[in-house]
Amino acid sequence: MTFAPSDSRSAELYRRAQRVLPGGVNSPVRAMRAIGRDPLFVDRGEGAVLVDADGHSYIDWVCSWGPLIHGHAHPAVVEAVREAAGRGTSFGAPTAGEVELAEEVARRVPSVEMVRMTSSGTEATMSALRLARAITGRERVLKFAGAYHGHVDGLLAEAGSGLATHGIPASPGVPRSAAASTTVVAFNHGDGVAAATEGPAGEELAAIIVEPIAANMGLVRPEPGFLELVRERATRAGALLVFDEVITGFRVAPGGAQELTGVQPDLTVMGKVLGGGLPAAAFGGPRALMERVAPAGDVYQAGTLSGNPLAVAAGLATLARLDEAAYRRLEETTARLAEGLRRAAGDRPVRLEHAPGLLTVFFTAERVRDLDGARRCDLDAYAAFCRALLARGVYAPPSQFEAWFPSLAHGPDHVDRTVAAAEEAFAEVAPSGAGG
Ligand code: KE4
Repeated sequence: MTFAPSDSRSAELYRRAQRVLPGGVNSPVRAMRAIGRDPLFVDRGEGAVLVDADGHSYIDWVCSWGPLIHGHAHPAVVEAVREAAGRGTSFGAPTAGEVELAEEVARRVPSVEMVRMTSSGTEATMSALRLARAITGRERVLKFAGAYHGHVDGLLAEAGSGLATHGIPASPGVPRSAAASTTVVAFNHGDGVAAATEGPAGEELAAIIVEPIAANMGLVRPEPGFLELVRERATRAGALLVFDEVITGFRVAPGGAQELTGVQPDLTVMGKVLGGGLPAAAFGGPRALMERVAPAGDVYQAGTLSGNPLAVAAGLATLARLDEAAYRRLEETTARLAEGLRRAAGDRPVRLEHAPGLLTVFFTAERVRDLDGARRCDLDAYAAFCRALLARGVYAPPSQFEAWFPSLAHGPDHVDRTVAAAEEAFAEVAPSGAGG
């Protein structure tokens, strides 16, 4: 492991943290193990910039893994949270803000008439699948290899061998029965979807859950017709189609990927941007489906802090500033960054993928269309590239299988400085013409 100087504040905090937090962190990816170094401990964020515990500044392309579409500590978001906190941090009773946020979501997301809020994306996907099982009376769920929907037991399942296989536990502690009720299919492989949804297999299916633009194996867009095929097969099988838009929601377009692609799911899971950096997520859909959720219906779902007033205030302040001009600017920033990084990579085996507000630098010469393709990337080269960027004040996601999250706080100067750092980092990692 490459360590920060042992007398650094980050190193000292990491030593203490490892005694009281598993791996020294509260979520694995933060530990930076995938890029072979110890984590940075953060002191504060300012717009597009992160400042670590030792006062070093970085242009931040992680932005808390997506929630901070306006960057760190946006004054309007901070003020909204401050004002809400002054009136009380939680009531365990309904508030006007929750109604306003639900109305705003219904206004934006084409397929959503009603939502239920939760405190995390994991809770939201877990609850959406419980609802799908209740509505269909079935148990099996189909997910795609490389998609991440939170650490729900049944969704921590990975593919066995074969085309469309019953999942096996992706983690110790996941019951084999939970994983076995999950079918895992390769993303962008229509034949696998067909095999898993035809005849008796399809009759078992409660839901197909998909990241409509995948961003947990790096950014992998659906190939033309793929989402339409998934939609058609779910309908034909009598299963609900669940779009996990925790990342894409309110980011790739005002109404998320379902607006961008024109494919409408039965249920939608949202998070990240929805809470503007505070813990908030939700699942939603047509009233006819959502009114099965307790207490309107019989499908139990609950949460002490669901619809928390501070998270709702942050979410409302965040969405209020996401107008058409904002989305155009986010798309322009992302495209400019992608073009600059592509230029910096030169003839090296590197592929750039991007969508509005999302980007990935794949260390491979081939186009990545599924998890196997992502796994064929040169993970060591990506790790070295990330370390070299950090040394130059640029904080890229510390995993080849994560996306970069440009924000509205990133301007041309941030992009230009990142591209300049990338030119040096590419040269350090793989001198041009290294081929391979
Ligand atoms: P949370 O439970 O972490 O709020 O959301 C789970 C989740 C659900 N669906 C999608 C598409 C997601 O990307 C996530 C969580 N995203 C990861 C980063 N890819 C969060 C970072 C982390 O785990 O620390």
